[in-house]
Amino acid sequence: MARKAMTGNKAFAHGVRLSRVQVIASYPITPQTTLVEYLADFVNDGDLDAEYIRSEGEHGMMAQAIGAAQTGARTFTSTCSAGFAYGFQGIVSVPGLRLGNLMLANINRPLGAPGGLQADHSDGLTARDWGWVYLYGEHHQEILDTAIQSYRIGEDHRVLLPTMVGGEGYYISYTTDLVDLPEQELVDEFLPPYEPVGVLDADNPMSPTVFGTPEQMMGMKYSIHQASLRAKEIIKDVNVEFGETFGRTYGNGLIEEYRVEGADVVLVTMGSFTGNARKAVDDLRKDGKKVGLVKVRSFRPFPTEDFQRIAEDTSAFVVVSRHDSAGGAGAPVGYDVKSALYNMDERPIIQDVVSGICGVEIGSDDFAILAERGLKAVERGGFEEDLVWYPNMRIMERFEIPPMPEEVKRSFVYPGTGACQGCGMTLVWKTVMETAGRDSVYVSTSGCGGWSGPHTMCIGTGGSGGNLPGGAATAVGIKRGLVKLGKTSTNVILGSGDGSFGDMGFMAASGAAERNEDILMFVYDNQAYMNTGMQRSGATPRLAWTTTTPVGKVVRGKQAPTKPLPLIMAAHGIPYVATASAAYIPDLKRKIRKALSIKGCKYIHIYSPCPTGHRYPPEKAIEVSRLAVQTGMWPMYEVENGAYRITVRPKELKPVSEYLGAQGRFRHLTEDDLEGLQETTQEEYHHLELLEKLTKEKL
Ligand SMILES: Cc1ncc(C[n+]2csc(CCOP(=O)(O)OP(=O)(O)O)c2C)c(N)n1
Ligand code: SF4
Repeated sequence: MARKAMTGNKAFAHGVRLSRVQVIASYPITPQTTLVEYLADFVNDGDLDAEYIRSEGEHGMMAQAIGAAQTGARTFTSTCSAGFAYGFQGIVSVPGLRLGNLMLANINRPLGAPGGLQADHSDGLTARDWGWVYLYGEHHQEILDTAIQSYRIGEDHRVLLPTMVGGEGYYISYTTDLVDLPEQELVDEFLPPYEPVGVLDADNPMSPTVFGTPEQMMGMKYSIHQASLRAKEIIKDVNVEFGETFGRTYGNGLIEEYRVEGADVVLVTMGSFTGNARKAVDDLRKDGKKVGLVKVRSFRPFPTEDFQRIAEDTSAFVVVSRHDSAGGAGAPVGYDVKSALYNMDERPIIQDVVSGICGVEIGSDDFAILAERGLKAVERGGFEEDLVWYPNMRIMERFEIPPMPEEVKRSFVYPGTGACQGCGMTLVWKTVMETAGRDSVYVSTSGCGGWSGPHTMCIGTGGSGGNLPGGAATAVGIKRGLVKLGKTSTNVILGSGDGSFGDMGFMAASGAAERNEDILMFVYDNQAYMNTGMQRSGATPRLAWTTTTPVGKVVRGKQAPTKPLPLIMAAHGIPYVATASAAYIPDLKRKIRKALSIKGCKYIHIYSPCPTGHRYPPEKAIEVSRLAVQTGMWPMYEVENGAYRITVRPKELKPVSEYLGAQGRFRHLTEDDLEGLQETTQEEYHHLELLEKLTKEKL
């Protein structure tokens, strides 16, 4: 057994590798992303023999995971927050399909607005009621061990329910701790290959169904409920067996009790802040205060009987939830504790506490305060309030927006952005805003443009943060609303990254194009998911290094070709499509003006240098972008009413090696690779020239 220092996400990835997962469906979202990046490294280095699906979004990712699991392959997927919500249609279906060979890592992060990136249980708890076995890890070692245990639990034929393992963002995902890596042989002994039941197999055909008569469906629901209850014993057994094999257990598998004996007040926690609560208990015990702790490890199934047992000898529970239930009578973990105890003849007093949400730090001193309050309540015979927020909160509401000062109105686009040095995205956005002017509403999607784009660079024009897949749909809604209110001249402009527009947002974009909605859509194409740390997108060029297409010992860089977004948009027959580049600003301005003069759906696809992701110094950004055009790797053209026209025509195309050689992401290319890329570039350029010739008469 090797002991190594690693982040929580790496520990999780090792757990997945050691479980010999056979199919991985992945999509980036912070703070989950590095987990699937580590897995991409394992696969491309040949350390894990798995099919790795680089999905187009979490909706597809969940469907891919379901499909894979239905074949009987051990399957892994992971996400959090908005990704969890986007995959929800699949998430709620997995338990009903009884796919115990599917595990989902939920690297918890706030869901919805107001959002955030740090720890919060609001995402996973939305899937509380569907039949997932939902286990929470407190620290790195527990995360790794629980990943391995989860397949043993889910694949047990008495359970056959998917497992979700919660490991909090930042506190676990990104911090580093010492972790014991179990030997593969021991894991193989502990976790034998899955023996599937009812799989998709052409030799033995069957059709899994989720539809039937109401009675059949209610019956299926009842089976899920019973299987979930049965899982309690299996979780406990697996915990014991794990201890026998690896020398570590986690309480009784469902909960971990800490100094509960003789305690008047018991704190109840779930997740990473348990360590702080444990310290608070130690500190208070030193002062002779009778305080204990229960860590909920299995949120579903809920350890009802354990709470009833502990309640026999306890005067008060203080239950801390890392999620709230707006307008409810309590908070999510407290609801279950209270339900578990309600029918007891005598039960302890209980306080629900909402704390640590949106990543707010809650330390051992805070837990000590909460426990002391519990002790006082025991003396008094009750809590003053059933539900409290801790720490005390200020109401943050402001419904009157003050008028904008004149001098601010004048400075329409101002200097400075939160983006990296040399970022093409900011240049593109500034050019669009300055050209389109004030009578415009701008929509951006999550990504570098969403975080450091229009709303950080301009004041005095409308704006709307679209979600990642819904950018085009948001723009359409705004346009229709404005039209209905008589504001027909206002431009509605969507600016999106290549990933959000071209992958998960493409359905909405294609819908807008098909209906010829009167909006301008542009993509600043930095050729990857840059904001989440350089993962491949559909637009990433073939063979490029990214963090999910690493250059490994076995597979080197992205294997699929670039998705030709401008050509696909042109195929919709919309009135105007163009390509442009951040290195050719006058040309870009002309194309924006032209697009805005046309009624209907317009699309501009703009090359956007990203020194951080493409790996070159910021001062080279424009030079490299020009090389993209001069080598033919970024042809500049427009398509007006079906007619193609090359708008920047280099006298002679330079060799592609000049462009590729300037970037670290292509450093690994061999002579053969370069030759291949040279050939496809020439072919594609020639194809474009042919299109130009063929469609000339349409002009
Ligand atoms: C449904 C959903 N899944 C995942 C994410 C995480 N996410 C935020 S930004 C981003 C990258 C977007 O890439 P792109 O559109 O190419 O813009 P860039 O970051 O390159 O500017 C991702 C995957 C999200 N916000 N929502
Ligand atoms: S990662 Fe790239 S696209 Fe994002 S802000 Fe930095 S330079 Fe711009």
